[in-house]
Amino acid sequence: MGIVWPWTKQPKSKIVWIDLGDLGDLVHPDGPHEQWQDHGLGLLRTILHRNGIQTDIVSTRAVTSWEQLRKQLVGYEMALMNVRSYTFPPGQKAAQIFKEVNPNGIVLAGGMHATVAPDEMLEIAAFDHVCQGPGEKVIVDLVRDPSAFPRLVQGVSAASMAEWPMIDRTLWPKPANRQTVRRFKWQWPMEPECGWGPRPVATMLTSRVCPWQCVFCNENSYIPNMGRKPVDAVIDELNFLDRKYGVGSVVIHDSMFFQNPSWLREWIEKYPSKANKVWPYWAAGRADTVRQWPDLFEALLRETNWNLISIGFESGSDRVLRLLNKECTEEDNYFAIDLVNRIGDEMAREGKDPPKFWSNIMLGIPGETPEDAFKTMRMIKRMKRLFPSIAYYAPYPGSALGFQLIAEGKSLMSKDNYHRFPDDEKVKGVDYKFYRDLLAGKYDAEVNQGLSSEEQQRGYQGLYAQALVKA
Ligand code: B12
Ligand code: SF4
Repeated sequence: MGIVWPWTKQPKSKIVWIDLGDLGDLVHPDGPHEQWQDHGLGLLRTILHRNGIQTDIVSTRAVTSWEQLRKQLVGYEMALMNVRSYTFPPGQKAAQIFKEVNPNGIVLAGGMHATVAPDEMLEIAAFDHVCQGPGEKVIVDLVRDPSAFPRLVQGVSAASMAEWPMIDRTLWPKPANRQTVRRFKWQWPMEPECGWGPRPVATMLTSRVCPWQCVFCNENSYIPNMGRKPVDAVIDELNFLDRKYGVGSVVIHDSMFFQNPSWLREWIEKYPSKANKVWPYWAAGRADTVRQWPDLFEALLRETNWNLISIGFESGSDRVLRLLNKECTEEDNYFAIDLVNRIGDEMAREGKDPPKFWSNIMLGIPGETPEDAFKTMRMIKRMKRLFPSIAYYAPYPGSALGFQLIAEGKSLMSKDNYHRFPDDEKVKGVDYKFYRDLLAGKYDAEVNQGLSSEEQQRGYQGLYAQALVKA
């Protein structure tokens, strides 16, 4: 039986924003992460609405078939979408359907894939205009008069995130049905609980770009640098959300939260005293800077309730870390691990909730040997409290290594399937069977060499293999 989504019964506007993701992600989600909302969409719709341009919202995540989406798109004159590499396949399909039902309609697409792979976007006739780069300073003029712009539009960034308006979160898509709301106790427009902290969850961005140059990511080569959101503005937004909807915990979505020590010092000074509550939060750092600024790091853990620390350790082998241009060493990684283990033990003894790692690990990196992978697994077992987030290396366009492997014809990620699942096979010549066996514990004798008996026991009952599927 077809389902009618309440917010699409009667189009209010002639412009529709198509939220992208896998079909059904908001109807019968596997887990909470695919329900997370898109800040690019939220920001740009907020800017449009503030400038008097109303838009409706539909979502590929809120339907279970393209036919359902087709019905929702009838009658619109313009469609907008934020296309990332992993949403390029649903993005192009949605654009094609939009053009089939609205032959005179116009599709404007921007986002990370438009930024790093504009040629692939321009190949799709259904995209009338493709915006490369940030959209905040161009979106209003572009929507008002697309004909004044070339097909490939150069986006314009705000100088600082201080200029971004607070996102109107009610412009995000709603949960698709009551079962999802009940199952995840989802208090929309806040985000559902994902196991990281109490609901309702506030996702926030305080910085836009990470300045490092890891070859699998190096986002500062394609995202222009911009000023960080002022500490006061972050706290004001959290307090506003708390008054309006309630906040249980916070997820700071920044690629790199632990940068810019003067901002962090101000955060330590103000967050505990000015926030309505010192909500626990998830945020990301790097092992080398933890080693560089250990006191600052410890103060953040103890005084600001940073209790889920995402660190891109990636590998436990110096050889691989150099291949990745990670600029972190095995020693840096072990320093950060031992520090968090020590602080966690102390806090547990004090009766406090000890901080945990959200530990990002890559396996299947071209050039990695079995001994490198054993060292990585050994490093993971050193962590006392962690959520392992393990993925096979993926050659995304935009990154230096991604572009290189795509050019060499070694990438298995294709335009029709930018594999987003951590356990998909992504590079030719990588022995994925070895990695599956490794995560299933078949090489534990090698991995456990030199580990204490307690460390050897960590990760049993398939924890690491499950981490690969859920990462
Ligand atoms: C938060 C985040 C997440 C969150 C939430 C995602 C979500 N729902 O938005 C989580 C943790 C779930 C996540 C997961 C993943 N992510 Co992520 N994520 C980010 C991060 C850090 C911030 C995204 C963000 O909100 N940016 C801020 C907003 C304002 O920017 P924006 O969306 O790009 O929008 C701007 C422009 O693109 C443009 N724009 C956007 N749309 C439009 C439309 C029009 C018409 C116009 C004119 C302009 C325009 O204007 C906006 C304002 O400037 C980015 C890195 C980054 N710094 O951006 C990575 C990033 C987007 N993720 C990435 C990846 C690879 C992933 C994963 C595949 C990782 C993995 N292996 O599991 C998964 C896939 C998730 C899935 N759904 O399957 C890559 C994408 C690479 C690419 N080439 O597309 C990035 C760039 C990180 C990186 N450097 O590698 N991610
Ligand atoms: S992997 Fe992490 S540290 Fe490296 S460039 Fe990307 S966000 Fe920065």
